[in-house]
Amino acid sequence: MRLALLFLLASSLTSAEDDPRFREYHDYASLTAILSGLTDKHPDLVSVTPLAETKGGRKVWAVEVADRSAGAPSERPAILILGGLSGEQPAGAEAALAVLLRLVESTDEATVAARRSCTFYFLPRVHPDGVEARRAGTVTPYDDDHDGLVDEDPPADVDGDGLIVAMRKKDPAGEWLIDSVDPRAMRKADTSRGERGEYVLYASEGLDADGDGRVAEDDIGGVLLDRNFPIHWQARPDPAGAGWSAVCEPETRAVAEFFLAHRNIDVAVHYAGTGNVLYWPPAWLEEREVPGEDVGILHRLAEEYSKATGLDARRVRRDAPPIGRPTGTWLDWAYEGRGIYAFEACLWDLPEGDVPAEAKTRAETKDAEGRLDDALRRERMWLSWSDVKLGGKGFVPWHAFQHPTLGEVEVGGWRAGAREVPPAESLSALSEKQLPWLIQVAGHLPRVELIGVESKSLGGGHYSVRARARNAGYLPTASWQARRAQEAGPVVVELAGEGLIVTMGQARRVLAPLAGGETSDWIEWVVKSEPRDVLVRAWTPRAGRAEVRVRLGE
Ligand SMILES: [Ca+2]
Ligand SMILES: [Ca+2]
Ligand SMILES: [Ca+2]
Repeated sequence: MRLALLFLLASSLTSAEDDPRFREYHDYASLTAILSGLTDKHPDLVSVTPLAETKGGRKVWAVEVADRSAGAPSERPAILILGGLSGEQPAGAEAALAVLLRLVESTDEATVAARRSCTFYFLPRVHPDGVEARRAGTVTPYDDDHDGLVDEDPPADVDGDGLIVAMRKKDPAGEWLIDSVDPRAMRKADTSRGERGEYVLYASEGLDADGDGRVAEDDIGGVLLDRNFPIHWQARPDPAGAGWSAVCEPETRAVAEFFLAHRNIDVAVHYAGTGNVLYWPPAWLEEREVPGEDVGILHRLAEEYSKATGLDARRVRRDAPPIGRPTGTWLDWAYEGRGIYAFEACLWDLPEGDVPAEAKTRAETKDAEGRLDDALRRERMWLSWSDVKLGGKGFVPWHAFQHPTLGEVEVGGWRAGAREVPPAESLSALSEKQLPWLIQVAGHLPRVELIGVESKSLGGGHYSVRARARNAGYLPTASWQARRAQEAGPVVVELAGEGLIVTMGQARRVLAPLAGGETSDWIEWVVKSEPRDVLVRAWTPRAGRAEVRVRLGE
């Protein structure tokens, strides 16, 4: 008996983690089947709509999760979860799907309550063409190198082994040297110490099909969705990928329009690629330009994320050129453009714990002057990890090849996805700690309430009614940035009733946004009416609605 109970307990504790759906990559057809199965099984909780059709003929699905028995989903505060903006890092799309499944299927009390009090929107795979082909850009013909020709020099499998990796060529003008610790790794020559490079490194195997001296510089297509949003968009950022104009792709246009159409979104999270870090905005404003109100909230949510998931959290990179600040990103569009508290969660990185101690020590070998470049240390660690976890298959050994235009080269290097696509068995662990944080965030959402609603008879068929509006949540009904971007919806308080004549003030009053926990001043009406029930209502796009019935004179 006790054994059976223990077994039952253990299986209920581990069942979600054993669920094969959390341990595999889903192609577009199986994603679509899972979403359709969810709506069949949970018709009062889940609805799925196509947002856009990609150039590859796939739909960008939008999923709404909200217990509709508790009111209209569009009239509740909302959290938006995005996945798979970049197709070559499909783990983010899997995390978004896994979080969606966990949210829908959970019987945990807090999760059930969150499904009633707020609305969750998911765009689980924004770039389905990219995820399917494991490529970053869209297929829209695009001039990556701005030379007037489109897609003219794509990467190519020049040695015919079925893989497209990298190339290196001996050349005294090159910047690269072979690492003395792991000769598969390349390191940049330190010219400040008089070192000279011995190799030119070509990031991709290819032909220089257009004879411009550069190899594989213009792949098929190449618009990066996360450089295509309509804020700080630049036509020619480096690296390329911004697109012909902002929101020129059906996917980005659909996401931008989704934001515009869903004015109840308070918080948005994108499950992105590698990094083991949560980023928060803004990238383009100095933190001192953003009042403490927003900075404090972004920091608090990020700190709670770190506690819940164990991952690091930091502000998004805002380096000066030449490294460049990312342009046209969804994160800036969401925060700066719409005033939504937005986060980018990067869920996977070099699993240093899998690297044997001896290899780790070797990877940390310093040069004669006691220095070690972190990029080189990581490259050595990745190679050891590939040896141990991928049986060495992540990296194609350098091998000599007679290149048709470059002459004698070596072909080799990382296989596509080896460092970007986590092994399927690690997917479950990446998503399991995400939902608890989202439920915690759901508890912080702004919520408009009415308090102190009362009515007095003034005699002669006249009555007074008064009420105060309150934001019962931690987040404001509009962020500082939403107010700055003129995206803050007002807090509206209204008195309504049949045959009511308001003799003092307007029936509908517009108040300024309320900070977390803030209560408005008293709002008073004087009405002429038969003695009857009247309704006091309050609403604001990002904090839901409230309604209180009061009997005139009581
Ligand atoms: Ca070109
Ligand atoms: Ca191209
Ligand atoms: Ca070329």
